[in-house]
Amino acid sequence: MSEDALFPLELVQPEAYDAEPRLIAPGAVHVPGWLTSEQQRWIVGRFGEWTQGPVPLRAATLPGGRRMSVRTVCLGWHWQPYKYTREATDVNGRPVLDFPDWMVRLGRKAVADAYSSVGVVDGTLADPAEDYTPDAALVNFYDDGAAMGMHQDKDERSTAPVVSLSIGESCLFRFGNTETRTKPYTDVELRSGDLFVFGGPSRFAYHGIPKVLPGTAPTDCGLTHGRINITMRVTGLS
Ligand code: MD3
Ligand code: FE
Repeated sequence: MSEDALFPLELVQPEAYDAEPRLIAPGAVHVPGWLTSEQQRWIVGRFGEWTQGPVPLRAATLPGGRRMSVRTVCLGWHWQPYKYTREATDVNGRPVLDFPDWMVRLGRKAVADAYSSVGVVDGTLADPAEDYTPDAALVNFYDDGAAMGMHQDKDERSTAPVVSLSIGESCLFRFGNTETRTKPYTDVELRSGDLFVFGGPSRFAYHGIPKVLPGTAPTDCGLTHGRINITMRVTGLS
């Protein structure tokens, strides 16, 4: 047998096996490889700027006193358990960074691309004629051992979709149901460059990140270790 008959193709291009946009649940669309590596590197550059302040990357403290293992910097509105504020009153009292216009445009393209890719046409936006206009982003950084427990995102006063972008190491994403934080789940591996949009009936589903897969960051994504996740939201606040 020639040696190349044994060549492990899946190690060269694993995404080729699962590269199609996929409806995971009603309103929940996974678009693998949506960001180019150049876009990923550019966003990693912006992340470096956001973490310079005025509010540093911080692990939020939950009401019981436990600290999250994920560290977050926010844009537009500062999130703290469990509310949005304009100043980081749980960190250093400083004002949150502006929500950038480029991210509004990216969010609109994300929702349009995700829903058109799987033929979703229903009312996942409050008013489909109205543009998606996110006004807050939580930018999460996962380093070694960081994880996020099953939770719902319900501090927003809007039912508009959440847009999620992943850069860096792959992770296991657990998408649950709206009723309980337990089964049934759908587990999905999220990789660098992936887009996920959660709207309609999926908007208030429980979800979490059981683990990040160390050493899986692509060499060209701009991060050598760890994982960045950006979630854009419409707060419904003013
Ligand atoms: C489904 N972040 O910031 S992104 C979060 O990878 C959060 O950092 C995870 O959960 C992360 O709140 C998961 C996927 C995600 C984000 C928000 C959602 C899924 C969602 C809101 C509603 C439903
Ligand atoms: Fe969440």
